[in-house]
Amino acid sequence: MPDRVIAFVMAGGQGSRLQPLTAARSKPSVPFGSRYRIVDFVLSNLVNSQIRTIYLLVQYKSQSLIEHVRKAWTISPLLNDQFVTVVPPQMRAGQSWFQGTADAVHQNINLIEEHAPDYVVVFGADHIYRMDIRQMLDFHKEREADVSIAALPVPIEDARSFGVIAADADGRIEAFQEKPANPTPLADDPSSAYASMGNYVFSARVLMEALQAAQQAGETDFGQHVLPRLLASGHRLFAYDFASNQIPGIKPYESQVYWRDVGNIDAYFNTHKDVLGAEPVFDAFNPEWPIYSSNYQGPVARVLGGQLRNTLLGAATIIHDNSRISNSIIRREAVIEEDVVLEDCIVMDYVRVCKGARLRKVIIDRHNIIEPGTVIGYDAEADSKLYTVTPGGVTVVPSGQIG
Ligand code: ADQ
Repeated sequence: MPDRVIAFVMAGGQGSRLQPLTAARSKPSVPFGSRYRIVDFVLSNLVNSQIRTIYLLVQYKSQSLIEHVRKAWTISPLLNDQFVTVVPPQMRAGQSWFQGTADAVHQNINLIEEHAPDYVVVFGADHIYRMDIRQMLDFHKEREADVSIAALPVPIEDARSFGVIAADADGRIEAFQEKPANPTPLADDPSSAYASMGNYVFSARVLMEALQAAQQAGETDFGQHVLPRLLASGHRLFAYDFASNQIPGIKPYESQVYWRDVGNIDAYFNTHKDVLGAEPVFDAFNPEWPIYSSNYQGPVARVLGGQLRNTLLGAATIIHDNSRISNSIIRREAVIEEDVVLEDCIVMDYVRVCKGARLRKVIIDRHNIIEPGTVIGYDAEADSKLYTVTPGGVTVVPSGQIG
């Protein structure tokens, strides 16, 4: 009998540092690249890894995510153990919404009992990466681990926002600190710390016991409570080194260990540079490890004229004549009228940029009309009276109400 694996994807995060993109949607539902949502990356990784019993735990402003999953993630109506099911908080285990990641899984412990899996995969939904999760499961089994935590080095100055791990040469975790004020650097590289990616493989029995214990102790979070407690009680926790993960079809120019936490607008904007260029650091096109998204049935983009450089165009977008567009991503059903200049812009779905507008380093959220002659991105002080302008100089036009 092959091992039975089920997955919980934690998709309830608020993403407050991504405001205003998260004003009306959760972070996993934020659009990314030419046609994706952030959640599509973890879901594609699971499906490509043959893990197809997937519960997506949602909470904060979940309508947009629920719609997306309904349209994009029906795996097969014929195979009833292969699905992505959205699980909203139902107050199964008390009077409150999900209080934290561990509480969210605990409130759905009945699903683990129902499937009686050998292993439970608990992954975040906030990151852009490719990962073959079967390799992490193999690592977990070889080590006879109770819990495996995917990990990679991050710059020491960023480490305060992560769980920081100390592990021996075999990966056995010796110390774990959630978001430490003074992160311990790696022994052989003082400029980095070994960070948890927030992706866990649990042996099912250990997880169930740990969740019951956490619930009794009033503890709610994996990173803050459950993992440190398992470590303290002598369980076998291992760090799975993400650098060892191998994905088929990766091109020579891509980064082998690409993982980005698009935590704030500047990180989100900069991560988009990685999907542009002749040799993108993260190439969305990989038939051996596809990233799936909505099955949008509209036509291809239509370019009537103008100059386009290093730009991605979404389906059913129209570029009218005489515009100049560079280093930009334009998603589906956008209309770019005549004489528009776009430099380093992310134009989301259902946006019309009217004649003569000039935009630089601007993110335009969905459903917007940019009026004729509008200029954004050349005067941060003026722009900040109307829009969010980030420390990195990116202006965000929030989602509009049209269409
Ligand atoms: P954070 O990302 O700060 O740290 P958290 O805010 O708990 O932790 O989010 C983890 C995941 O769970 C995200 O995908 C989020 O969307 C989701 N989530 C949060 N609250 C939820 C809830 N109530 N219900 C459902 N889903 C919820 C975590 C780990 C760190 C690790 C980083 C890596 O705690 O140890 O280093 O992830 O980014």
